[in-house]
Amino acid sequence: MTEIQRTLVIIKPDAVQRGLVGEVVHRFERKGLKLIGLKLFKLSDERAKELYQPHQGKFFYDYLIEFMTSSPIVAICLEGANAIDIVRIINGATKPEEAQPGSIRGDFSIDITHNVVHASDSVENAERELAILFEPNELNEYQRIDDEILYSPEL
Ligand code: 3AN
Repeated sequence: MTEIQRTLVIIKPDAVQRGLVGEVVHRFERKGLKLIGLKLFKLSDERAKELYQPHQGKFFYDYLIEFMTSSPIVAICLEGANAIDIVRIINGATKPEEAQPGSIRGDFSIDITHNVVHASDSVENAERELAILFEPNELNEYQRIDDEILYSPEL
């Protein structure tokens, strides 16, 4: 079923450091996903722990928090038809050896932690993660001029 969804993308510290912000944002924009919120900031330890709470206790958790708080990230809210699954396909698989060429991770990363991007994996997690990183007034409701040609009329 097709559903208009919102999802959280994080451009991770490695990608900001490598000057890949424009490249990554470009891939989502040209797909037809709408930018609803976008900001660059340094993630606090507290928010990083909240965000990655589902991974607490795993062997990679401490380093993941250290890495994600090491330098600025870009948080993005994207909206579009089935945005959650579409964004994860554009990002590529978590494991570098499984990420297909043409995906962001397939093209730009070789490490499971320094892997350029994060994206929500379900509607519930998207809502949870967006609430951690964005205030309601930082999310913008608007029509894009190409909405009508991107989608068939029933959507
Ligand atoms: P994804 O980011 O593709 O949704 P998750 O949610 O399984 O992947 O993992 C979140 C993050 O935790 C990954 N992006 C990666 O940085 C880190 N991570 C996951 N699994 C491992 C692992 N086996 N070794 C090291 N880091 C991992």
